[in-house]
Amino acid sequence: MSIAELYLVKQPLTFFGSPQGGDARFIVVGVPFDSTSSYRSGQRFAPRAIREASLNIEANGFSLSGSVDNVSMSDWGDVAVVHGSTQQTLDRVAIVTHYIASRNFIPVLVGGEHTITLGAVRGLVRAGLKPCLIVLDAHFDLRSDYLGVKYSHATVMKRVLEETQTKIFYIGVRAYEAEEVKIADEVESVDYVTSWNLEVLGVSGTVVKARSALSDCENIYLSIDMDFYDPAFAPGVANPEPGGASPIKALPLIAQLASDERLVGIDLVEVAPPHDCSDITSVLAAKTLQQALIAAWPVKGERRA
Ligand SMILES: [Mn+2]
Repeated sequence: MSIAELYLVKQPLTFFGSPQGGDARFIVVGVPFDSTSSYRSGQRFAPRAIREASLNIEANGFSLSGSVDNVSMSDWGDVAVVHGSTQQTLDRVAIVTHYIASRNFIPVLVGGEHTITLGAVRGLVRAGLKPCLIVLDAHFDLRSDYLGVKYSHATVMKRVLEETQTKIFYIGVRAYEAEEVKIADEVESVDYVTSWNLEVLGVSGTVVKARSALSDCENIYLSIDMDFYDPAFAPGVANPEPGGASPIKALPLIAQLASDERLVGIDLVEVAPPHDCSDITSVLAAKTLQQALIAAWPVKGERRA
């Protein structure tokens, strides 16, 4: 047994009814961590809620040809997070992500809070990959520190930039602290389409802009913060911010981004089921993952080693 397997806890339900363990193109794991949450916590309950929602939406739809039933996917359970210890949790996420990526599978992490992306990026880099990030989020998460904490949901992308000097392309950002937009505007490797510009550019214009900004990237990692959506559609998030995207626009956008053959990982974060209404955020999260996975499968040819 590998160390990674020691950090995985099988769950009674699986995402989209996929096998509980085993080889597959996509390996889905939950990361039920919410210790740095500063407003509406409860993201630790999201993997379970999204698994349940994923089992109760249709496998087929008119938006994309293909069924999630045909996607090669396995649910390895949840990372055994250490509540209260961001560092130990990030270490475990990195070990699990590295294990998945080094076996040439694509990790799909379901948070949990956004901080987990740092662990995923560390794991991918350890596996020899060079992921540039596409981040769908209302926020930049580029603060130097937040409430005296260096590693948190509000600083995660700053830490990613410091550790990897990678490129980050944001879509849907609409609220910021002054120091964050300074970085976003002045650092060459960071670019963004605001939620207002997404309305102007449309889905295809935004995808063109993202592809162009990341044209020289070897690998792409797609990070979806559910607060990217408007709170009208996704009220059950930790930090809701009005003025976001609708599913009718966001789902095809996410599908197009996920169809990039350079894709090496996905995460979906920040659902907070205790603050949800009628499970609509968990259902939308399940639909979002479903569309991303269908679009990314089958990818042209095999993933590059
Ligand atoms: Mn956010």
